[in-house]
Amino acid sequence: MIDFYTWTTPNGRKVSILLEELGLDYTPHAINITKDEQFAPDFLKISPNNKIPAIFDHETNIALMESGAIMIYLAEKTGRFLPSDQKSRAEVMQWLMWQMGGFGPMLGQAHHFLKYNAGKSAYAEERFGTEAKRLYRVLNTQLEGRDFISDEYSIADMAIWPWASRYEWQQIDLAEFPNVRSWYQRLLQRDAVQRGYQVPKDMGDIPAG
Ligand SMILES: N[C@@H](CCC(=O)N[C@@H](CS)C(=O)NCC(=O)O)C(=O)O
Repeated sequence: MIDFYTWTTPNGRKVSILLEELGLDYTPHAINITKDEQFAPDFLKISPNNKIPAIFDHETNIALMESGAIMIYLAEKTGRFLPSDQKSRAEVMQWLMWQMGGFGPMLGQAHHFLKYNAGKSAYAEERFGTEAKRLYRVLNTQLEGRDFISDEYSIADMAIWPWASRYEWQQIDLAEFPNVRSWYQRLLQRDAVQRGYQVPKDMGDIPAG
């Protein structure tokens, strides 16, 4: 059994979607980051950087933080959603790292300045708004002629999709990125994606793209 510590955010949903896809036995624990529950001493023992998501795997006694590390761990544990041949594996890792280093952190800043603190910094709005569009252009190009980020559905898709689901917060019109929109809607049709989105609690309708 896996204890899964999470909240209703893209980084948490990356892992809940993967857990649902894998059909693993897990117990979600809501860590309400708007109430500073991420600083509770018991949570810090599992996630010393005081951020969700984190897991504790009772089968291996392994505690892990950082969504990318958790996704690789679960994919390797089950032998799924991370190809074993070197070329495909490297490609999936490349896009997972692209999400971890760019599509997540930059869009996170876009949420701060375009949605939560609009009007406070024209510079930051311009910087992160422009960067968001650039990242969507890169993703749109990668998805040209493809159903998934790499040859097959993988942890790279699951890592990127929850961030794309906040396209409205990022002031992104998916009509400008047709390959992203098709891919977004393709994943949205998956039951595991829909279930994973609603962990640790039901947040209502999922953006339709
Ligand atoms: N690089 C980390 C980022 C995790 C992260 O930023 N988590 C946010 C929610 S999406 C959080 O827990 N924030 C609470 C805080 O910063 O105190 C990962 O991918 O797991």
